[in-house]
Amino acid sequence: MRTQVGIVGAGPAGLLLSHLLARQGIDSVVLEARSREYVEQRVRAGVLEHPTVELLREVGLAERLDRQGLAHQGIRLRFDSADHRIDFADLVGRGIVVYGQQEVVKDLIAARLADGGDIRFGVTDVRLDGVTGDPVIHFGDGEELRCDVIAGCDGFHGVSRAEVPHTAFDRRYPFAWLGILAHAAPIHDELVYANHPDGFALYSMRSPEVTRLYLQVPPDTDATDWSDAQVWDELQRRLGTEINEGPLLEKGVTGMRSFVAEPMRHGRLFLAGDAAHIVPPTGAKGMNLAVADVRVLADALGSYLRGGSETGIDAYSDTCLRRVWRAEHFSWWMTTMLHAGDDDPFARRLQLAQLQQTVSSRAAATTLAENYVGLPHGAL
Ligand code: FAS
Ligand code: PHB
Repeated sequence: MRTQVGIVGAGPAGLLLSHLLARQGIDSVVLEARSREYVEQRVRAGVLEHPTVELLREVGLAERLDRQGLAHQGIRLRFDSADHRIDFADLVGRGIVVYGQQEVVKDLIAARLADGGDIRFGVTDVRLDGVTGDPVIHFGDGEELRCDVIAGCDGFHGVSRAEVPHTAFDRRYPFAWLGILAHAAPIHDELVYANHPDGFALYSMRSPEVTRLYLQVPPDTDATDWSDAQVWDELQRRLGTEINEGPLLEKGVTGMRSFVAEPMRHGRLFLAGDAAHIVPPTGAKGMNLAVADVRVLADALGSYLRGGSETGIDAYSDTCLRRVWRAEHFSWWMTTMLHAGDDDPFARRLQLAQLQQTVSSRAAATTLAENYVGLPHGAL
C-alpha cells in the first residue's frame, strides 16, 4: 500500500487531518486500533471552542453540530455558596458550543467515508519505520503502508511519540474526576464550575435530556467505589442545588495530568493532539488543541507535498507549541483555582482571593473568557 500521508489514530486529530488533507487533494490512509463502534461511543470532551466551531463550519462538517449543538454565552463559577457568571458575549463577543466529542467523531467518520476516505478500523501491531528517510507503517499480519510523511495522531497511549526523540514536561495532580453521563434533564442552561471545600464539581450537559457531571475524587479512585446514590448526593452538596437524577449512561474516572513532548516532529513524523500533549480537562482544551494542531499540520503538509516548500513543516512544532503552552497554563490555572487541595489554610485563602478577583475584575474575567472560548487560530 502507498499513500501520501499515513495517519495513525482515528480520533478527532487523525480524522480531521484526513479531511483537511483531502480538501487539498492530498491522499491519506487512517489506521485505527479500535472498532468504528468503539470510537463512536467513547464519551470524552464536551466543549467546542469558538475557533473549532468556525473551522468545522468552514470545511463543511458542522451541519449536525449547528442543529444539535448547544450554543453557550457564558459559564458560572461557584464558591462560598454563591454563583458568579462569566459573560463571554459581554467580555469577548463570542461563545462556545457544547457538543459531545463522540458526535464530532461520528460526523468526521461519516464525512470521510462519504468522500471515499480510507479508514482501517481494528488495525493491530502498528510499528513505524524510516521516519527520517522513507517512512513505512507496518501493521497487521505483515502489511505495510509506505508514505511520504506520517502523522502520529494516536493519543497519549499510542506508539508514535516513542519514535520522536523528545523532552517530556510532566505534571500530575493529586486528584482525578469521576464523570457520569445521566439521562436526566439539565436544570442549568450553562456550565457550572464549583469550588467546594470538600472538592470540585462540574455541571455540564449534552442535550435537553442528558446531563454530564464530574466530581473531584482521590487519584486512585475506581468508579465502582461510588454508588449512584452517593454520586448524586455529593454532586448536589457541592453544587449547592437540587439536580434532576436519572439512569446513568456512563460512569468513569479520568486522570488529571499535564504533559507536553517537545518537539512535535522528527524527520517525516509529525505528532498532533494527545500524542504530543495532554491537559487536565478543567479548561476544556484537550480536543480543541488537537483541532488547532491539525489545522497547522494540514496547511504545512499542503505546502510541502504540493509545492515542495518546507517552511511550514519546519515551523510546525514551534507554531503548535505556542498555543499548546498557552492552553497548558490556562488548564493548570483553572485546575489549581477550582480544586480542593490538602488541608492548607493559606492555599485555600489564595484560591478564594483568586476566585474573587476573577469574578469582580473585568480584566481578570476577560482573561478567563478569552482563554476559555479559545484564542483565534494563528493568533499566537
Ligand atoms: P484520541 O485519544 O482521541 O485518539 C487517538 C486514537 O488513536 C484513538 O482512537 C486510539 O484508539 C487510536 N490509537 C491509539 N494507539 C493506536 C495504535 N497503536 N494504532 C492505531 N490506533 C491507535 N478533553 C476535554 O476537553 N474535555 C474532557 O472532558 C475530556 N475528557 C477525557 C476523558 C478521557 C478518558 C480521556 C482519555 C480524554 C479526555 N479528554 C477531554 C481529552 C480528549 O478529549 C482528547 O484531548 C482528544 O481525544 C484528543 O484527540 P486525539 O489527539 O485525536 O486523541
Ligand atoms: C464536558 O461537558 O464533558 C466538559 C465540559 C467542560 C470541561 C470538561 C468537560 O471543562
